[in-house]
Amino acid sequence: MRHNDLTEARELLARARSVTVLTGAGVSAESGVPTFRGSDGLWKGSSALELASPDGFARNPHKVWEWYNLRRRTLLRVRPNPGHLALAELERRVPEFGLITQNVDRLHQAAGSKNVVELHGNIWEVRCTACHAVFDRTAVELPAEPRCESCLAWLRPGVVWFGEMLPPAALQTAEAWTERCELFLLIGTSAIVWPAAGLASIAKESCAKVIEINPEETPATELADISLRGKSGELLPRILGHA
Ligand code: BJW
Ligand code: ZN
Repeated sequence: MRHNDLTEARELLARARSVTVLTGAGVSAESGVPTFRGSDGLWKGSSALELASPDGFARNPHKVWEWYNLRRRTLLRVRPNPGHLALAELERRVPEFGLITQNVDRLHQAAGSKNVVELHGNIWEVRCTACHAVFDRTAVELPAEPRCESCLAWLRPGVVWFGEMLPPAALQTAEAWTERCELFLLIGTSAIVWPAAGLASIAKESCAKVIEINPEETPATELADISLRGKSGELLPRILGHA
């Protein structure tokens, strides 16, 4: 079964007692945060490995920090959109609810979501490349060359780059939530970055219904029971019964 059935999605959601959600950059697009891939994507003009890998950082930390500082500045100006708010409301309605996000922007938490797992870290924390101390630098303007205050080595963004392990506890929780849910929502992700991309298959193997929300088809579309083509900021409020 694979169709664009808003009514059935609404019914599944109204009945479900255990829901797990996986979100990607698309869920923040309507807040004005660019997604990664596509012609206008975040790494247009540079390769993903230059900006989001340990080798890229080792080669040119100035360039990587310039990109992250620009993104941090953009995030200071944006607010959660109706999609984020709908997911926070869903959490209040459903007895067992978990939100797994690949996003580093903390907009789910700003919208009021509580049970959130950040698979790829977050952009507000920074970590020392030498002594590994972690510092919360939420909403702080960082220098062009951020250095550790105890050992003066380079700081790096507290995110997960290509080739790096995901935080083990976060991944374990994400997998456990995915295995136990009756309904799995896959929202605003191109579903090509692993291991997040594998979660929809785990949900399916555990007999959950899978609903995808995305304006475009993705590699996960074929395993979705329902695939809703459109923007999450418009569709999520509708499947919750608003408008
Ligand atoms: C809308 C919308 C609207 C638009 N409403 N929707 C197995 C097989 C093959 C490769 C691998 C594998 N296992 C591991 C790998 C390697 C690699 C990987 O997956 N590579 C693939 C790309 C091939 N994975 C890793 O390296 C991971 N580490 C790991 O697995 O460690 C163990 C290991 C290491 C080495 C070898 C083997 C094992 C780490 C991945 C870290 C990803 N990091 C980034 C950067 C984070 C920091 C930062 O923000 O700067 O995470 S990359 C980037 O992609 C970011 C995102 O979280 C992630 C996913 O992107 P997302 O969110 O899906 O965004 P987009 O832009 O791709 O898509 C947006 C979607 O929204 C689109 O579909 C639009 O249509 C849609 N949209 N508007 C709803 N309004
Ligand atoms: Zn240090």
